[in-house]
Parts: sequence; C-alpha cells; structure tokens
Amino acid sequence: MGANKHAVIPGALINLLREDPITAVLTGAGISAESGVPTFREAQTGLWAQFDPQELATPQAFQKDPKLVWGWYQWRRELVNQAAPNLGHHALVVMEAQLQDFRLITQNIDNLHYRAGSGQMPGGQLVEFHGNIHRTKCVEENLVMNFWPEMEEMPPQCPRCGGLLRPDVVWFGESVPESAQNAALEAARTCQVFFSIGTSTVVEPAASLPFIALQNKAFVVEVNPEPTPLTPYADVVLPQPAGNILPELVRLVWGIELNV
Ligand code: BJW
Repeated sequence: MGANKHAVIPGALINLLREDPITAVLTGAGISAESGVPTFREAQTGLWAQFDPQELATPQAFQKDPKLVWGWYQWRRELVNQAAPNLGHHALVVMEAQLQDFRLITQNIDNLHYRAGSGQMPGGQLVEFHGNIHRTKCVEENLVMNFWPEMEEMPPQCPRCGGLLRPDVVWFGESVPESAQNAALEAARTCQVFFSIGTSTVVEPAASLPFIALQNKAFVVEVNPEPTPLTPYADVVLPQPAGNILPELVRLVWGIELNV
C-alpha cells in the first residue's frame, strides 16, 4: 500500500467493504480496553499486581494453587460483569448486519461481543477461540457447565464427580478446541478482507491467522494504537483505539451513525 498505509481509513478500504466481501475479524484484549477491562498484559490492579498473568493462565498454576487461580478468575468475572460492550463491539455488530458472510473470531473470554449482539444474525458467526469466563469445566471429566454450585471452599467441586471446577478457557500449553480452530482456519483461508483488532499478535495459534489470510491474498487491516509483528505486512494500519475508528468506518462505508 506504500505511502498512504497509515492514512486514516483509506478510500480503497471503504470501496472494498461496499462490495460486500467475505470478511473475517480477529479480536483481542484491546477491543475491550475501552469497556474498562484491562488488556491481558496490562498490570493487574490491587492484590493481583504482584502476579504475572502469563504464569497464572496455565494448567500448572491451577494444579499448584487452584484457590489462587480460581480467585483471579473470580475477580475478572466480576470485573467483566460490571463492564458493558463499547462502540468498537457495536460497530462489529453493524458490520455483521451489513455483510453477507462475516466471521468474528475472538480471543477474549469476556463475552462482550455476544452481549453486544455479535454472532446472532444469518451469515454471522462468533468463534470463542480461548473459551469463555462464564463457563466452567470439571478437571476430571471435562464436563462443561454454565452454572455451578457456590461453595465456601474455592474452587467449587463438580456436582457429579467431585472433581475441581476450573474456568472453561484455554491456558498456555493447552490446545484450542478443535471446532474453534477449524472455524477460525476456514475463515482466515476463505476471506477476502481480514481485520486484526486489538491484539498483540504474539500468542499462537491465533497470531498466525492474519498471516494465513495474507497468504491467501486477503486484504488485511490492522486496528491497534501500537505496532505488532503484523504491522509491517498489513495492507492498511489504523493506529487508533478500536472504539474510535470502527464507528467511523461503519459511518463512512454505510452511513450508519452509532449512538449507543
Ligand atoms: C488496543 C486498544 C484499543 C490496547 N484498541 N487496540 C509457536 C511459537 C511460540 C510459542 C508457541 C507456539 N505455539 C504455541 C506456543 C505456546 C503458546 C504461545 O503462543 N506463547 C506465546 C507467549 C509465545 N501458545 C499456547 O500455548 C496455545 N496452545 C497451543 O498452541 O497448543 C498447541 C500446543 C500445546 C502444547 C505445546 C505446543 C503446542 C494456547 C494459547 C492460549 C492463550 N490463552 C490466553 C489466556 C486465556 C484465558 C485468560 O484470559 O485468562 O489468552 S493467554 C492471553 O493471550 C489470552 C489472550 O486471549 C491472548 C492474546 O492476548 P491479546 O488479546 O493479544 O492481548 P494483549 O494484552 O497481549 O494485547 C492487547 C493489544 O491491544 C495490544 O497490542 C494493545 O496495543 C492493543 N490495544 N488498547 C485497539 N483501545
């Protein structure tokens, strides 16, 4: 794209979206930042400031100290319950409504895309690549639960087998569920436009998705105020907060003003 790569919303992108391309979007923690949810690598506050998230989000940490890891997720669950989807999330719902084939892959576990309304229209799809903090699963039987018994002793135990319950999320060293992996790969391979929004593009296998899209000749757009390993390769870089630039994009492409 040469010299105008960093221009704010180039006409080429606006025109391309008006042609109704097959579109895939990968989001990361940055899209929820403007909802007040700290990004994964941001310092945690208060009690949690002394812990490294990269060490807590592992099966080894849970094995060593299940109460500590459960407590961290409990704190984050409360935090996301108090948060609301922001204009960035809402703009992606508009894109899903306007585009006939739109796949949204999120690395976020906070459920904010779903709460905004994503993945709920014909032709739309929401793939939770790293799970969802509002579900738990039993470490013994992998039984997934949306509700679980509150117990004095944390973490709670599986009502069926008595095994410990853990959040139904993907930790470092664990595999992404096959169905999510397949859906994301298909989206990256078949799309004509790929957006990478608010992700550091370092955690695999999600970090490979925009590069797979590039290999398959998709037009790749990055939305992130900070550079990432994808930045030098993206066709368009929009170095701004997602909550500013995505509403502007839907306004310019479809004339839709977001007043949420
Ligand atoms: C804004 C903004 C605004 C701020 N607007 N933007 C190949 C090479 C090297 C390592 C590996 C490899 N393959 C596998 C690995 C190991 C590992 C890995 O990738 N490690 C890296 C650290 C190098 N991957 C795995 O272990 C994965 N499993 C796997 O590959 O299985 C196969 C296998 C198994 C065993 C052996 C070998 C292979 C699993 C990864 C699971 C990641 N899970 C987590 C935790 C989920 C639960 C939880 O949240 O607690 O997922 S880790 C964490 O990182 C979380 C996130 O979803 C994920 C990505 O983070 P994200 O979204 O990028 O957040 P941040 O905070 O890093 O960045 C925020 C960005 O937003 C920044 O860029 C800001 O600038 C930007 N931003 N405000 C727009 N307003």
